[in-house]
Amino acid sequence: MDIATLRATAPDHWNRAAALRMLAMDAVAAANSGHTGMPMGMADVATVLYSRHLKFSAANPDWPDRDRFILSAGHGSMLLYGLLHLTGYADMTLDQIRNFRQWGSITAGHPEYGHAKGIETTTGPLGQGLANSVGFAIAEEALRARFGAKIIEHHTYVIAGDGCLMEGVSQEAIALAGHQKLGKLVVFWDNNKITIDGPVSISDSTDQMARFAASGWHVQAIDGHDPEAIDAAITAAKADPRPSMIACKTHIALGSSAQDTSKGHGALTDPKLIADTRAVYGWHHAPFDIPADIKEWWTGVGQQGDARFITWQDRLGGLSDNRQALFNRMFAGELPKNLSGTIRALKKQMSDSAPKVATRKSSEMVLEVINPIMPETIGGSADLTGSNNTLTSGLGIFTPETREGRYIYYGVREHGMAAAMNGLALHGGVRPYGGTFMCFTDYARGAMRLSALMGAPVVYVMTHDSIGLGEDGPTHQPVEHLAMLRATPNTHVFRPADSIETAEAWELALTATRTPSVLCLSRQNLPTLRLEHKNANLTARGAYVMAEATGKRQAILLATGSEVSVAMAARALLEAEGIGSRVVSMPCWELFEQQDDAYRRRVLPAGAVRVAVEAGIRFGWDRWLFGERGRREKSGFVGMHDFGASAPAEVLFEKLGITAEATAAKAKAHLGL
Ligand SMILES: Cc1ncc(C[n+]2csc(CCOP(=O)(O)OP(=O)(O)O)c2C)c(N)n1
Repeated sequence: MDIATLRATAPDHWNRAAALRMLAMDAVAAANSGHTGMPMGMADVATVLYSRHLKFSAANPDWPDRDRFILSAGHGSMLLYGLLHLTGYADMTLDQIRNFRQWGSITAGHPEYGHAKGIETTTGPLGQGLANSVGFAIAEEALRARFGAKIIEHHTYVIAGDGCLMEGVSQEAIALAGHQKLGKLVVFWDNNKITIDGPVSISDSTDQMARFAASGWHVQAIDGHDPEAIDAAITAAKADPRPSMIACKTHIALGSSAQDTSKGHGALTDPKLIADTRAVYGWHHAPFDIPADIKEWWTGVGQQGDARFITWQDRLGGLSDNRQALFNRMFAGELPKNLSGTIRALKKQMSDSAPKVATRKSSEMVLEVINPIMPETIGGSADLTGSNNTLTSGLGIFTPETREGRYIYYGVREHGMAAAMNGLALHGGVRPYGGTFMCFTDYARGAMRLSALMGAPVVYVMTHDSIGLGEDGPTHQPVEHLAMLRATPNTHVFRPADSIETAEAWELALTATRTPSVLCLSRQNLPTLRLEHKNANLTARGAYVMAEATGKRQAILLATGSEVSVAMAARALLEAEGIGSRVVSMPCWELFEQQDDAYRRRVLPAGAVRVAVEAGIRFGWDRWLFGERGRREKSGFVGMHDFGASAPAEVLFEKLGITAEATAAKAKAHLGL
């Protein structure tokens, strides 16, 4: 449908959508940066979606049963800001729009999550939003199964562009959504055939409709500028039990001289182009000036859900007190009161029985007590359930037929799993955890970085955390991964030394509300080191004295995870020679960094030589060896210097020199002995 026909046949719709288009043009021009073309192309879809279908109330942005709208093509963020402003979200003022992309404004270039109400998630890295939406839709199904359709029944809508569909993660997401028959997921594909380098045809000739259909989706193709076609397609999508993809044929930068070109993708700032487009639109208003009748109509759209919100509250109030309290606790992200008592009891049992198990097994033992008291947990694995030890008894499997199941077989889709877990966490009401081999954090990394950036409290259960996995060899042995994870801001990296530290790490991971956690767990069995029960969560300090020197302290051995046992054995060798040695277990560097100076000084005092032991690369360790009162010439590192090899674990530790003997020898060398 061309502009003249639209203006003639649907003048009101045209003007309402034009308001979105003009806000995008004016804001991008004022910022001299941003993306004008996508909002201009998708304004019709957005107008019909928000006014005729989306269940929301601008005054109640946290309504748990609202429909979710995800802008996967996040570069078109001005489309969303325009919608939020026009529909009356309190914090999205016109001033914020005028300050698009400026320091201190809530209108960031790519808003991700948490900058402003009404932003469920939008993604800078293309494809993530689409993959997040799978988690949103799973959360909706899971919560509907728990609380009933009177309390939870909503849709997840996504706008995805050509770029989102080209990204590999889209395939993982589409396949998972189709397999799980996530019928309340509706994706609009902004089929404008343009990316940055030129027409899509220079790099892609996929039949996207066929791809979605092959994965079990309901597919439709429409003119993305025709309001009635858009409306009818959304109605049909909602009626179909499969997830739906609506291919919306649109024109990028509609009505401008940059229409249908890659120039139209970016910032349109040329005053003549903007003036000419205003004329084509019949928009005779100053920049940022929205006529009162149009603003009023949009404000009404933002209020359409108000009454439904009130009746929803009544229905929630109709639940028993216990059910209401559970619902509210789950959506507040609060832990059940008995969690720490439960963890304490397990720790006591573990220090009494001193199991010699892998920390991946310890993690399962912890989950066996957590999952029954936290109905909000949703576990899973990327096809390594038996290795990651993530499935506990009675959890049940999440399938199209059994939505109450709390365990997801994500398939061999690490990136899709991580992105879906972000969606689960951001939806609210559920707490996702998922496992794979730690070296495959590389595959999940795009989404793991966004967990950190968005503050999504996802728990990554990363097992097989070093050469200790043995014969699977160097492709499977993480070497640089700890350093990479520790380098990521707002990520807690836990590498527990035994069962007790594993229990403490799980408690801390679940306590975090805006920080993801990575649990780095061993494949090989480890002895219980904490034989004396302590109620306090020692891992919460990040590092602590595991064993004190007898007599004068001459050496401090620092270690994490499986190498704490190595350090303990090295300490025994040194102590046998009269060299007083302390072992410091450092299960979480990030938490140790947050401790005050006095505590850090108690754990790492000046004077003694320091040797760090970790079956990973040295990168990062110098902070603890040279810093914190340490000295370069009095410190050493025992760990990995290259990739691993295929052999039994004990042989690898021996051959690669990560042993008690090597650790003790390094300490002695630095003591000049
Ligand atoms: C993972 C990732 N790679 C590259 C980019 C840079 N980028 C932003 S938009 C874009 C082109 C997207 O084309 P399309 O989805 O068709 O958007 P449209 O041109 O319709 O606005 C690219 C390559 C990105 N944001 N994320």
